[in-house]
Amino acid sequence: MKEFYIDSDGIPIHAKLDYPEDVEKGPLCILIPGFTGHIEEDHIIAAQKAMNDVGVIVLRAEMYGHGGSGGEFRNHTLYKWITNALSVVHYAKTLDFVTDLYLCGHSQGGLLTMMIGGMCADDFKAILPLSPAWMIPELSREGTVLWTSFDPKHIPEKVTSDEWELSGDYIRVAQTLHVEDEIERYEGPVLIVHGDEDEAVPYHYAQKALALYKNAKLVTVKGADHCFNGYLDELADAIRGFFNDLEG
Ligand code: FER
Repeated sequence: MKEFYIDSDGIPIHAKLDYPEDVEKGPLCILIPGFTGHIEEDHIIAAQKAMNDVGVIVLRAEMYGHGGSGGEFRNHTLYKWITNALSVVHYAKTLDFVTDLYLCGHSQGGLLTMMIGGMCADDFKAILPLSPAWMIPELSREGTVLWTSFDPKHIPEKVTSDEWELSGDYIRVAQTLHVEDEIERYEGPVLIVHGDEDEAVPYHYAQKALALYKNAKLVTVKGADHCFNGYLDELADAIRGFFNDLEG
């Protein structure tokens, strides 16, 4: 494992690189956690290990205001995350040991995966949005994020819950994003993995995304919640199976 920072227009992006055994050159997958998440979460580690098992090098990276990266949580926006993810993609493309590139993210990182997938469609052999929270822009236009309501036409200075505080800019930015456009622009293979008891991102959004992508597979993890608690083996099996099918 190598731990380091990638510069993103002055913001240090905390990252870790994990290699499969006896692999020095090969495919690499960028892996991004979700809202309030970090790269040591159990489901992120499970995804990383599953990829390493099938010979894929993994670059875990934390976006603005999360984990060990720069910026305050309350000031993070999806524009900042998009800028950070583009920096990580540029960095990965400079690595001479990388053959094919993949992108995977959980929840808000899954939304980011869908956005960047469309924006950099030529760069990825496949993308893997896990429990993707791709309804955040739509809900922001309607006036809710994570069970917190506001007037979408008169955005407050801040939005708060018991656990976090966000600047109104998070909402302003989210309202401008149209994930469907980026779904349409990505024509490569897509793996969506989603628990049918997800309490944060309702399962039907996974079915909707499956129908919109040209080449997507949905693995439904029966009984699993948003972070696949108690179902990490099923998550890992879905990821290993997807990479094995791509190679085969
Ligand atoms: C929301 C629903 C789900 C939301 C975020 C999430 C910010 C989940 C995010 C994550 O786990 O990454 O309305 O608003």
